[in-house]
Amino acid sequence: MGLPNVGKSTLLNAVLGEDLVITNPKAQTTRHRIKGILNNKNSQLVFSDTPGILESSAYKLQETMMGAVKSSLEDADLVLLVLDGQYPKTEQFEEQISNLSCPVVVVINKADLVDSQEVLNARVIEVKKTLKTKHVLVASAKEGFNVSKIVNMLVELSPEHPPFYDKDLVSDESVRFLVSEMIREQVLSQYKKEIPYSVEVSITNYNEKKNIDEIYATIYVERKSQKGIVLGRGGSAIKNLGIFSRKRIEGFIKKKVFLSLTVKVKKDWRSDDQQLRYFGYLKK
Ligand SMILES: Nc1nc2c(ncn2[C@@H]2O[C@H](COP(=O)(O)OP(=O)(O)OP(=O)(O)O)[C@@H](O)[C@H]2O)c(=O)[nH]1
Ligand SMILES: [Mg+2]
Repeated sequence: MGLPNVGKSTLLNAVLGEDLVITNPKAQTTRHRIKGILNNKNSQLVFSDTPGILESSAYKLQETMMGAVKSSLEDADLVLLVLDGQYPKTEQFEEQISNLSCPVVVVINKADLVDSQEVLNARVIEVKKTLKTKHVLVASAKEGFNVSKIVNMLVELSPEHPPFYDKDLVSDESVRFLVSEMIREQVLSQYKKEIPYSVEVSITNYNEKKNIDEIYATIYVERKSQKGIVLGRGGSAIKNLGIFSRKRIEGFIKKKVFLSLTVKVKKDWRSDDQQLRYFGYLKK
């Protein structure tokens, strides 16, 4: 867990050695609890990537995101708190962490953006003191620095238990869901202002063929004016979105992809229970 944008999803991908979950410089990239499974010879770690913690929710969607954080914490044998090494704010976690009965590992991430080793060392001492844990590591998820150290520490602190999942599984999420996320990741990268936050992606059809996967996806926006922006002049923006999304998906599933995108309006879906249920944010 951690604040938005500190690098939780990047760290999960670094740990797994593949780009399973989506990452982006914009905050509130992750919207669901997404499990990533790391299988080593003598261990299995099941990570829950979670949305960044928000202090207040302007939309019902954000309330469901905070629900995902809460349920992950309730299930956890260990909590991995990620801080941004540039501004490692701990105040709001102090009470929450003192109430946890499981071990807490703190990662001071983005170490590559902090010039001085002394500053980093001082931050480790400070975090150990304020959060009352001795398990504090400095890392860079982006550059892979100390990632294996984090894994070793987590294995060390984990309870013994038979594996929960098959040892060849990297996630329990469906490929359909992961692919819809990858399209949303490209929306985050390519559009500005409110568009990335107003978009949801749903896979309408996924046909697995021998040499190619045919994927039909619908991009939902909240208002008609946003549809025009997503399409772009003469359809140029959505054409680009299609090209980048297809490349991202092909890189993940290691297979050729045919991708067709359609844009639809679902008015104010972020505030609507029925729509949130339809998109899988609320239990049926
Ligand atoms: N320089 C640097 N950038 C990083 C590092 N880790 C993550 N980032 C960048 O920080 C941004 C946010 O990363 P995410 O992994 O999406 O952050 P998150 O905590 O999952 O964010 P939310 O899902 O929005 O809560 C991305 O642009 C990453 O490339 C790091 O160690 N060093
Ligand atoms: Mg994330």
